Amino acid sequence: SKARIGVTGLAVMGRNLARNLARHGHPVAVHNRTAARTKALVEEFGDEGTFIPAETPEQFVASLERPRRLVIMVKAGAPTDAVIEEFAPLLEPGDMIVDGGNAHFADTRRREAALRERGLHFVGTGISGGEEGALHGPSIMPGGSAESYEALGPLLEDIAAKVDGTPCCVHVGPDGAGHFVKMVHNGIEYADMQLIAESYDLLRHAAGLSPAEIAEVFRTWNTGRLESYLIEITAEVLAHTDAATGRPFVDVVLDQAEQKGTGRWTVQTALDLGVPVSGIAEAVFARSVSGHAGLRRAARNLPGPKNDVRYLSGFADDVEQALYASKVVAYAQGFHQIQAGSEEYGWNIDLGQMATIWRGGCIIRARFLDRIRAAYEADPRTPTLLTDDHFAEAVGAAQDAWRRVVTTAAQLGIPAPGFSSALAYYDSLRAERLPAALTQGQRDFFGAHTYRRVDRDGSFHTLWGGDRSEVEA
Ligand code: NBP
Repeated sequence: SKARIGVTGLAVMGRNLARNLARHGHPVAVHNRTAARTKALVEEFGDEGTFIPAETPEQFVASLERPRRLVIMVKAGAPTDAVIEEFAPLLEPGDMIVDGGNAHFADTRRREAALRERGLHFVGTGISGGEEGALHGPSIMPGGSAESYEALGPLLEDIAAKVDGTPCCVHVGPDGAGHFVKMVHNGIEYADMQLIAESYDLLRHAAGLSPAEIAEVFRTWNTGRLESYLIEITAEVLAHTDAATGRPFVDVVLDQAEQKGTGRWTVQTALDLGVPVSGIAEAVFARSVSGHAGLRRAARNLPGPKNDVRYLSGFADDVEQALYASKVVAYAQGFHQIQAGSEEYGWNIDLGQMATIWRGGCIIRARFLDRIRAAYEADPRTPTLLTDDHFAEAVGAAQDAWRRVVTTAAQLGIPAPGFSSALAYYDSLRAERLPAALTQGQRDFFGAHTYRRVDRDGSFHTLWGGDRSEVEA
């Protein structure tokens, strides 16, 4: 008998995805460039379900029922193109290639168009949740044609995480939509992690709490509106003691954050789309700053404020509110970016559905996402989550504490780029007038770039070098 689906690329992600499929009763063909991985998978986990191992691409393709569903789980970039070129000539019209790697959505758009010409469906699919998610139920964000989703959707929904019985998998939209949404998901993840890191830093250095005490604070927060996977693991990490030294684990880890690039892609794409995702950008830059060891060494003795560490009563509660409000801003910005991408590329993405499929399986899974889903259900066209009734009220109520936290951070010289940029974004949106009017005046002065007026239509230019009269441009 034939396999319902096949997975090629059996490193941690592909291997666990194949096992997840097999465990759900779907006969799965497995293949890897280096055959040893295929053999190891079948030897170690062969009793979990029906695996059909293949040594060659030809065997692999021949073992799939039609239309063929072929999942690629290899290193993103050139390896993906190499694997597509290896398999596409062996496929027939109507067959589907699913790329579950972390591809850039522009690559996915290119590949989809090229394969469509050859009569094949190409389904760029975001998969989140790491190796554990791949095995036990990830959040799955498939792009590609609606037709391909009819054949793939039931299988993907079957192996996805479930929340309240709803699978964390939905057809996101055509061509690169799935990978775009996965990219923004990762960008939001960066922002969320940065805000949590700032919360820790403030509790430690403004309130003077120990890592173990801060772990307890996070555990308490995890029973409230901040309940999420990231808060939960933060408590675990903070409570951990280094076996070799007996010191808190966070004190023995080098403070230079690394990144694989999806956060950077999110910001680069946001710049192209003209969407202000300042929270995500600050998170990417914060990792970048941390990694500049030489720069930091050179600047270590720059003067700071003359304040001592002191305990501030009620400070932990203030930080909780700052974290919540800043998190709402980060998600509002991320969803704005998805909305802008959807419009730019004609994807027609249902924003509420994105919040729904992120509730389980992925790294940013959180109670909070139910609120975002509800906000888009109430008004699918809301320009920003910040104006949703629930979020407007919650952020409004948190703002005094949020401002105190940003002030405290500035006074004590503790960097809080995430908190402060989120607050600046909130205040920018609220502002009746922005100093952009002055910026326009400067641009008109030095470059005759013209400006518009508040009281009349048209473009105008002031003769700055002459009698300063105004002319219509
Ligand atoms: P890796 O990203 O480490 O890739 C290793 C796999 O790619 C191996 O199966 C390797 O085959 C294969 N491969 C390479 Br490299 N070059 C190839 C080529 N030219 N032809 C054929 N096969 C080639 O694996 P991973 O960590 O399992 O991730 C797989 C994908 O999933 C990536 O795109 C990743 O970004 C994405 N992803 C990963 C995570 C995660 O938590 N790790 C989460 C979400 C998404 P070999 O065995 O013969 O060397």
